[in-house]
Amino acid sequence: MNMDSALERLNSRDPCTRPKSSRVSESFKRVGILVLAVVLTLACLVAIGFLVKIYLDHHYLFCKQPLKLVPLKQVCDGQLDCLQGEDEANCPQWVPEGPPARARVSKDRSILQVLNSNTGAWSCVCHDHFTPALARATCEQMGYSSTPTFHGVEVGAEQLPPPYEVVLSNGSIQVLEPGRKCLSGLVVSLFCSSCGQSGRTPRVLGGSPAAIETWPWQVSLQYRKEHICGGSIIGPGWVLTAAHCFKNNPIIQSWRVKAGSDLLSGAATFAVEKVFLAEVTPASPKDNDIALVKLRSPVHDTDSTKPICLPYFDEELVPGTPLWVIGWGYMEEHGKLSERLQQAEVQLIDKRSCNQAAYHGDVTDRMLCAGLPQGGVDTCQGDSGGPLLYSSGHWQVVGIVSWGQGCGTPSTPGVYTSVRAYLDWIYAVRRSEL
Ligand code: 4AZ
Repeated sequence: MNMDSALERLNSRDPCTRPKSSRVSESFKRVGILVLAVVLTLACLVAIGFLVKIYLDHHYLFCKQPLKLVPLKQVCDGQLDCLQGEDEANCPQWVPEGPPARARVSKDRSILQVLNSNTGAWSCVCHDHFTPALARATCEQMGYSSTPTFHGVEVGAEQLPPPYEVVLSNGSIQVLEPGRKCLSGLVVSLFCSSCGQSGRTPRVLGGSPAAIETWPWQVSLQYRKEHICGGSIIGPGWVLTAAHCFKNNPIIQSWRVKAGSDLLSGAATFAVEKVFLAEVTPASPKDNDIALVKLRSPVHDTDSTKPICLPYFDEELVPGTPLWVIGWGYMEEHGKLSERLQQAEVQLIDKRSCNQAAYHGDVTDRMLCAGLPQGGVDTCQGDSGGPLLYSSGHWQVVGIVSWGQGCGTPSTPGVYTSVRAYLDWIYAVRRSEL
């Protein structure tokens, strides 16, 4: 056979005359590559879109009108950037300190005192005609909505002025001038809520892992799933914490409260409805470091979730009083968060020596110092907002972890917001939400 004509025939061979199976597999390959390319491109686009969304969510708020991105720094800064006000809605709100509550309870057997607004004098209340309705109205004065309990107790003759009678007027308590004699001579001892009951007694000195049943009021406040601060349940839908936790994290919907677990990861979460601060922008971030978080749904009492008591208005603790601190904060100054709740025993340190030794007058009358003289046991970053605890049969939150120089260094103890100094503010906020 002639070679040229054979090549010619080979070259001119119609592709359609190639075997069918190879044609099918080739077009399969081509379609396959095309599909793979499209899928990969789409996956890349989705991944990029996802990353862009994460970036934008972390740095901007989306304004619908005008259509724009507002940097998070401008969110909740008091200036409207969105026409519909999205950037200033759902922000922590400021509640100034109003007039004091007209009722208070004493460390002396939880004896009720009421304010006579005419004379400005505080007095005990006669037990004779005190009713559950009066008890409820009195506790509402202090922002409590739960069913109170009360009983009569004897007081010494030195407890002057003599007990007053209170009556209900338009749903709130009214103090009567002493007219009727208090025949029983008994005064009202009032408990507005059951609180401060721990299932276990802490025993270990120095930092050690803690069980939530020992500290069932302890919660973790998380912003976008990240632990930022500790906090304490003080009522079914209320958490007490520090104001500085909200400084760079102002969007209420991004907060969750984790309760009922000593582990940071596993626990029930509660959405936040409102956040209240005692001051918009305090002169110093150390001042008025207190916040109240109102939850969207109440935390019910269980072995691992219970409220802590607020301190009595007249209970001033003496330096050296043993106190406890708890939290998931750093285990050392530049360390990392602890997955397991930690507990430690500290002591109240007198303000003067605290200021003299370390803080040059920055520790005000509305703050407390606590630690150990030799250092080593202290709160640290991530413990902020958590409680400084005192036990007198029941547990009370006497302080809120606020600030300090370093962690655990001798002569620079932890500084805490004094809860007792903010009782009227707490009462006013909770009363406003009854
Ligand atoms: C903080 O950064 C912090 N040692 C909390 C408590 C203390 C220091 C710092 C006290 O949140």
